[in-house]
Amino acid sequence: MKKILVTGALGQIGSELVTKLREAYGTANVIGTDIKQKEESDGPFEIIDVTDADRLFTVAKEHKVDTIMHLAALLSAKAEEIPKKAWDLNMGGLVNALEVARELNLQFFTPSSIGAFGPNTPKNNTPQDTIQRPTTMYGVNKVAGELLCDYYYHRFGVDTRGVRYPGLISYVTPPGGGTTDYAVEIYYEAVKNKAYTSYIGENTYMDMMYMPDALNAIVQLMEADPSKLKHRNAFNISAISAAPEDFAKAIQKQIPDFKLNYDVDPARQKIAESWPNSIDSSAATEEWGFKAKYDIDAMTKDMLEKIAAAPV
Ligand code: NAD
Ligand code: AKB
Repeated sequence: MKKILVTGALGQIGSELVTKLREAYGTANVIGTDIKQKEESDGPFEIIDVTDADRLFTVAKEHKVDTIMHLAALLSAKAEEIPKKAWDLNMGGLVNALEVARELNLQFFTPSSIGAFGPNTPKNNTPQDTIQRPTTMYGVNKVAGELLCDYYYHRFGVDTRGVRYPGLISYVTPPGGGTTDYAVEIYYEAVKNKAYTSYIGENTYMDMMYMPDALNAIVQLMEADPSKLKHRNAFNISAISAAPEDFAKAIQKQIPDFKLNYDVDPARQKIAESWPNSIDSSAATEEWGFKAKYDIDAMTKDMLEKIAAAPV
């Protein structure tokens, strides 16, 4: 049986990942951790600031975990506002978590992002192995993180694995300050006001994915036969390539009088334009069987139903 410690467990991904892992491996075998306190207790939880290496090591050792899933980070838009803090958290936290994995011989997962690509990366069907010269602090952190995870595998034999996530869309916990957050906000505003004003401009395509597919990918990759993994870290994975008007069209199939307006935020638009339109997930499919279930219409139907049913 696995025993897993999750950092940043109260965030958009962690809040749902912990539930999924507890269903698969048992509540007592998944230790949620975050810098802030959880409001209600539904299983083991510890406060950990991932920049505190000693605390991370002590909690991992005390709970005798065999896996770390490292999620604590600052996302792209927020990181651009406070780049030095982003460096300290995104790189400092990662190296601390990798060191704990090395010292305690743990399996290791951390997500990279489509933000690891930059303006001179091929824009369409972006290959797994390609030019990576990002122009954001978040992107710099993600590329360095991908390399660091590879390094810990090759140099120390740590079983590091990871994906490059696209923008994730979900209804349990709001996103934490990314460029793709509009693709979550649009659904809440559609249910509340039948209208949304997008800070990302028309015809700006980015990769997206519904949270259930993102969580399945983690479990599938972590359970994959290591002899089949040629890449290990930073697998491109995507489900949907969409611009704001594609979300609007999908929403209008459920809410016909939904209206989309634009009021572009230059800072986030610049980041979005530096990222790919669509990435090629074929290495993940070939090496560990990645396949997304939700397209934009199936995701939209589920998102709108879930948000409408949630207590206000
Ligand atoms: P999030 O912002 O929703 O959550 C991050 C969590 O980390 C928060 O609960 C926060 O309290 C916690 N945290 C902040 N500083 C901390 C510290 N010093 N110590 C411990 N915890 C701290 O982020 P997320 O969307 O869940 O993203 C998780 C990971 O996935 C990140 O590495 C992110 O770059 C990556 N990712 C996310 C997306 C996405 O669309 N959500 C896409 C690509 C990659
Ligand atoms: C962000 O927009 O920063 C994230 C990501 C794609 O990494 N959602």
